[in-house]
Amino acid sequence: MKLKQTFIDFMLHHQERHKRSYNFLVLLEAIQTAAKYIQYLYKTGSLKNIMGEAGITNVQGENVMEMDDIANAIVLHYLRRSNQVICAVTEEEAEPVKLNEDGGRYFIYFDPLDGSSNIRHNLPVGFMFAVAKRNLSGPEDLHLRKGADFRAAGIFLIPTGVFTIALANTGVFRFHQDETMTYVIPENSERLIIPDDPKRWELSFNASNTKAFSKNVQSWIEKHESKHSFRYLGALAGDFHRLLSNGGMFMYPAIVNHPKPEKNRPNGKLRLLYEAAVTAFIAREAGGIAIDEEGNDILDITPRYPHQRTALYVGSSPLVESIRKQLINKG
Ligand code: AHM
Ligand code: MG
Repeated sequence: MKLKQTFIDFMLHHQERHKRSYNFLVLLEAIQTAAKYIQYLYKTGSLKNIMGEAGITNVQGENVMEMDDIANAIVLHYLRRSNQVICAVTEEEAEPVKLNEDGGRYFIYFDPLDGSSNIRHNLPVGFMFAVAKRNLSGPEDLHLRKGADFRAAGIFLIPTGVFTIALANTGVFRFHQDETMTYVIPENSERLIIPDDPKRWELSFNASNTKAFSKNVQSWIEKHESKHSFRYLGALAGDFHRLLSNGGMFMYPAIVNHPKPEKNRPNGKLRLLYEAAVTAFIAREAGGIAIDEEGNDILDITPRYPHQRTALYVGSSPLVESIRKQLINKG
């Protein structure tokens, strides 16, 4: 009988090959346990009546769904129990959460249930996270790390049961849940690289916002939209998951021309630390790239505050570079 390699087995050998401690393994074990539990609740959530609103708004003024809250509590519980995390930033808490200030070696930045508008429809959502390391050779000032300093970033697609992880300078790997809910790697599966065949590339953005984008972005869309298929799930985790397999570009540009100026979002919608930088890090390890509205590499932006927003253009390098040119030249 041929048994498939589990995620934990894969990571164990990775750590040993690189002569690294097992602390990272303990952390990832906690993260995958949380993901499985969230998935279990999500699948049967409608029967338990937990797929509606929680009746509160978060620090960003958005309605919190009950599942957002539950998923957040689950992740924080397992992170705390792991004893590996000095401090966590989660979409659902206004301030960073200190977990194991003495022994924790890692920072973790996460969105426990990305794509909240999909929850009430039982459609795919994602648990997105990034891991950075504390300063081990001197005092730690707890500053927020830029994407270029991440050690790993990953996305659990829920309830699909697929887990994608990028490891620094190592690549991107995809695991699927088997019958026992264990994440295993399919046989002969290789490091994931974004395909370079333009015929496969797809564009992904909320088209209802197009007229509110800058004129620059609108003219780029006019030039390119007929060359590619268009896909939009409404959950970055899912849209980016698809992009990794097919190539193309996901974008959430700045909203600058909204007919109701109070609805403009000059800094975009997505959060830098646990959404944009997670996709940027994974994209880099898969041969892609990610930039903001000014054409800066997302990975080079050090967050000034935990819930900082940014515009995002992520995907196949030729497409992202072509829109970068347009953004920089201002037309
Ligand atoms: P969330 O973290 O509250 O779920 O918001 C982030 C989500 C992304 O997953 C998705 O790409 C985007 O918001 C969709 O926004 P819109 O509904 O404006 O298209
Ligand atoms: Mg989100």
